[in-house]
Amino acid sequence: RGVHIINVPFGLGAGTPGTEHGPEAIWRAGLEARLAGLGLQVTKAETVRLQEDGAEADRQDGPQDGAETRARNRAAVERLGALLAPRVRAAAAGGDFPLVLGGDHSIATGTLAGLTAHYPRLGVIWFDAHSDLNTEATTPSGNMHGMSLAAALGRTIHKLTDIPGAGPLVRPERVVLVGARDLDAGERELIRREGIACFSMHEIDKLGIARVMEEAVAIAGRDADGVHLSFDIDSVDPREAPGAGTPVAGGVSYREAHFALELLAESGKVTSMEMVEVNPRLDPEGRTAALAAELIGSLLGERIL
Ligand code: DIR
Ligand code: MN
Ligand code: MN
Ligand code: MN
Repeated sequence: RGVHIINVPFGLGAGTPGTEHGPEAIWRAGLEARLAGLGLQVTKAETVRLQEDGAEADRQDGPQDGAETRARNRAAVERLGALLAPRVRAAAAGGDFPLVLGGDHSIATGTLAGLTAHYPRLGVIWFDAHSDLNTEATTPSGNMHGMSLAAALGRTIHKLTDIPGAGPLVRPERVVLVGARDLDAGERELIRREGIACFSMHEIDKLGIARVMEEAVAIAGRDADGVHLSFDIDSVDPREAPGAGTPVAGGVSYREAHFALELLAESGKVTSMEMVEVNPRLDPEGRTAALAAELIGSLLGERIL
């Protein structure tokens, strides 16, 4: 079985520019050799991007767009989602493992629209310091990377099912948050109201990452036809992952991150992955991209012994 990689050099959903350089940095960190070492072939690699000038115009038009909906660069995020979803759907349908390389986390709505078209009962494990459950009404920043999971659940004005060819909305009972430590008031409220499973850093400290991942797989996999791992690199402690635009202290350690993904690999349940928010501009040494490439290796079966 091969890996189908979709590069998404897109950063207009984040407040800090730079995540558009994420995919090239992860490749440069030796991704392909790492996969080859696992006996995995990259059967296809493609890039989904907006027209250069359109993207620039959107960055400048942000405030006006935001004045209307409080979501900055909404038109660009929507266009990107519409381009990405059919590629992800085709990747899933093709039988190889879909691996999406971001880009900021706003791309997840497009990824999930494509995945739910193939797996209508998709479970989602959302590894993140944040929950990305803000709506146009609750966002403190207007940055759409903080809204993509809410969009996948249908809580925002522009939602997953507005993307052409999308499958059904993601169901809150099959969503699991792991690593959260910076939630906004509206996000906490949505988590409570919808009963979304949240293993924050508190639960990870208390239960240990092994038990958390066991429960996460059980919840995301309940009645599911596929399980997607959406991995925001800011879930990892900023000491290990300095190249993230919204770093939050007190994240999962280097080993906890690897161990979590090794356990997911052992479970055999994960059917797709995206790696997002790697910002090479904030990390000239490339440590964050190197970690991202390593973690992808762990999820795809790399073992110590
Ligand atoms: C914050 C930050 N909750 C917001 N979100 C981030 O702007 O909505 N998500 N950074 O990854
Ligand atoms: Mn995120
Ligand atoms: Mn985050
Ligand atoms: Mn915050």
